[in-house]
Amino acid sequence: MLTFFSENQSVHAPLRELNNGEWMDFAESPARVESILATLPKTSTPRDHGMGPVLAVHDADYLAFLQSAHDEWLAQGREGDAIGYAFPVRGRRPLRHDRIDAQLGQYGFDAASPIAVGTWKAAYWGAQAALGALDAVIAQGTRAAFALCRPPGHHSGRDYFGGYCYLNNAAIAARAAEAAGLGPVAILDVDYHHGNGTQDIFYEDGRVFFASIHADPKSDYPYFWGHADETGAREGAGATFNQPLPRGTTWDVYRPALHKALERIAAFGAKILIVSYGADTFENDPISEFKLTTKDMHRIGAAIAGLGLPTLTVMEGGYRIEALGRNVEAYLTGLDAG
Ligand code: OKP
Ligand code: ZN
Repeated sequence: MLTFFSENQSVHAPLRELNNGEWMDFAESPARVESILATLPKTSTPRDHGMGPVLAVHDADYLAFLQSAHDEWLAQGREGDAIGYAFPVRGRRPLRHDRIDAQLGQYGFDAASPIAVGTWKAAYWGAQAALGALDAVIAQGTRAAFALCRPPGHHSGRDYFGGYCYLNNAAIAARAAEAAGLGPVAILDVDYHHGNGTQDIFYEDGRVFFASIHADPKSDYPYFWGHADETGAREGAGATFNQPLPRGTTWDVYRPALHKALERIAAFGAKILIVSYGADTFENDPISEFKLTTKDMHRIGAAIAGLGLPTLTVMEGGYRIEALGRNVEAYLTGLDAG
């Protein structure tokens, strides 16, 4: 499997996050990548595709904020990672603020996603990794490619960050695929958490199908998106397909949901598939509650390969670091074998 990754992605290393009322070590650590790289034969460094494909998804003011936020944090005499604490309630006027704390609230939606010194650089190159993997699917006619994206992307929307995500790698690749004439595009999100950013970006877009299987947002983050009755709007009506599953989900529950998602993607007439792959559905994940095994990761890959579509996988979550490489390897092997 052709894999794309840039060393620049490892410079994003926030110290801690606010979780259940306590500071804990930042779960989305650079060590995740080390675990995955150890199981992959070789990786390629993506070329720099510039800001064009990023601007096709994200607002310019949001991108300017991301690039300057940590400098501004330091300029205010703060130390360490920038983190917000005041968030506007829905319906407030769209005020533009200079104060960094207000901006962190405006553009962020949780307190789990600090902006550290290397955040922009890492996020930028994570998106480039997704674009590099897309190049491989396009130009080299590879059936499947893997972007070892880190930080992850699926919680990030057009103008917001959150859930360890700053740029939406899957969405950036999807728009680039459309621009290259490879559409219609389907995105399948199998991370434990609902991909709210991806959903928002394509919610009114009928040309990109978004299917997600995730922990029920009644019990799990991100709570405010991912419910089964969210099915898209306007031109996008019917092109969003959410399947929330209960905590404790094992393969016998997961499998039929996966097959339903794949059926819908086939019926939509997708010509290319982008998978947001999270290994946090794993039974021993420290922040998640599904019960999938490493063998099930292989089954997920094989089932997806059964669609027979050119497939670009972008890495999302997965936090049991000592098992992460094996889980990713199992998924990719399944994708190759299926
Ligand atoms: C990112 B990805 C639960 C707090 C949740 C944020 C989780 C972000 C997951 N107590 N914190 O989808 O793997
Ligand atoms: Zn996740």
